[in-house]
Amino acid sequence: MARKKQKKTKAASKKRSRKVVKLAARKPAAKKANGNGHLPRPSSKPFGQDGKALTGVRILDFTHVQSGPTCTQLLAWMGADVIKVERPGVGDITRGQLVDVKGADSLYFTMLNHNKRSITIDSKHPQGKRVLDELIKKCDVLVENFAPGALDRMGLTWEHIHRLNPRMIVASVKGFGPGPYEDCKVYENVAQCAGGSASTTGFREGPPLVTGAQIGDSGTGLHLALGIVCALYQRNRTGRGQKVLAAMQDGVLNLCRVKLRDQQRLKAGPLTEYSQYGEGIPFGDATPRAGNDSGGGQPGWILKCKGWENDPDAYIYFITQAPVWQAICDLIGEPTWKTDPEYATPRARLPKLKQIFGRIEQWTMTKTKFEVMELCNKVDIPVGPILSMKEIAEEPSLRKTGTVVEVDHPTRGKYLTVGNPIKMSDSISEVKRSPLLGEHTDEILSQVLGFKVAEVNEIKNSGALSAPKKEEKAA
Ligand code: CAO
Repeated sequence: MARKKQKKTKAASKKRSRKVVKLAARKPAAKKANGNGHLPRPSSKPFGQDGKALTGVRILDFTHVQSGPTCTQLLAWMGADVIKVERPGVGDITRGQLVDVKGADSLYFTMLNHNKRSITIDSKHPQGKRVLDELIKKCDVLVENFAPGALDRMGLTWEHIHRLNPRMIVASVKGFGPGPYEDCKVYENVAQCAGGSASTTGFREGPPLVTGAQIGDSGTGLHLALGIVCALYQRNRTGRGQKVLAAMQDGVLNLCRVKLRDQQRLKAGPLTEYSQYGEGIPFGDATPRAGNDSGGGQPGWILKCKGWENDPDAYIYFITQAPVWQAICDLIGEPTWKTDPEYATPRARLPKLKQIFGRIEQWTMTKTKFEVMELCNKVDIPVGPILSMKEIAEEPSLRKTGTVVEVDHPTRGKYLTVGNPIKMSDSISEVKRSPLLGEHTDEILSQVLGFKVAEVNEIKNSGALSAPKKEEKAA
């Protein structure tokens, strides 16, 4: 009896697999239908004007400060509908931090929360929980960067979320991954220090340094965004959501991987491309700080340019790349260095890098950083002018590409922001102003969640969406 059943099942599965083959066989016909052989039709729209990449993806955004908001802003630029849940009356704490225009949301907030909608919900109020449960059912991804355990304390455990919506992806930024520090609260510079950036940044003779680039916060937000998009892609196959974690320490370390490379190279001897080697200073047992040395195998340094006495940014990064050594010698007026065995090879130059950069600097100091850039680029010498934020803000080419964008805001007026740095040939990526606190509460309750007017009023009257009155607060 059992064998008969087995036989039947085998036959059925054979039939099924035959069906699959049949379907696959039909594919070329479908391809033909696009009228372009085996290729999809190219877009008929101008560059970047053919729909949004993440249209149809809805994000329940529980993020605050910088790391999480960076992630959800990126997804919003790409077209996801990002619903930012904020605490009634207060909102994201950055709305009121580093305020430059009284009564308006700070640039800290506006520059990290473009293209989002804002709803205020007290997530610990029973009616607030009801609204959140409904939102969970209607969203694809929940993104949060609360302190460890805070989401669970709100009752939004993975089990609860998955019971309501098995397709939901739950994405988190935390300071540390599982381990001894997993319960710690973490800010940008903590991550820079714990991820290996600070110990390898700065000058050897000085203390560790943090960098201006927000690699802990924004860097981890970017990592999380990639994790989310990958989880969405995998969900197409499995139908299931999953947890995505980007720990700030891990994100920083990922960006510092060349320094872990050097840590291991130390076993094989001194790091010859570090200027410390040329200066005859012995290496310790950990990757040292390397000042402005280049991170790759080509020696580089920051050199003064004309006007450096008064302009703190009149400098240029100069790389003495081996293939263009001859051009460098001609440019700085040292043609004999091309053939002189003391200078002609990278190995011969290593112990003399300080002196060589000193000589190049004598030349760069006679020119502005832009003149150096022009002269060097003509002969393929890689150099980088040290651009101030003022120069970047005023650079017309960055405005043209939408990397620097002017945005209008109802309470603060016009301001500059950094637009989407990722350009795609089909996808539209526009930058819209950040939302006011709770600006879209009504629209989300009625349009996204389908609550009737009476229900909306009931929820509102419960106090779940508004700041507690002063006397309640005091009590
Ligand atoms: N309704 C009701 N309560 C809310 C709420 C809402 N809408 N939104 C937040 N809260 C509550 C949380 O539930 C939490 O309460 P409990 O502690 O009682 O559970 C409380 O607000 C504070 O949340 P928090 O601990 O996340 O915030 P914090 O200011 O104390 O800490 C930070 C901030 C960034 C250090 C912490 O969130 C953190 O470590 N996050 C992970 C790492 C990270 O992203 N760091 C980068 C920050 S950018 O530099």
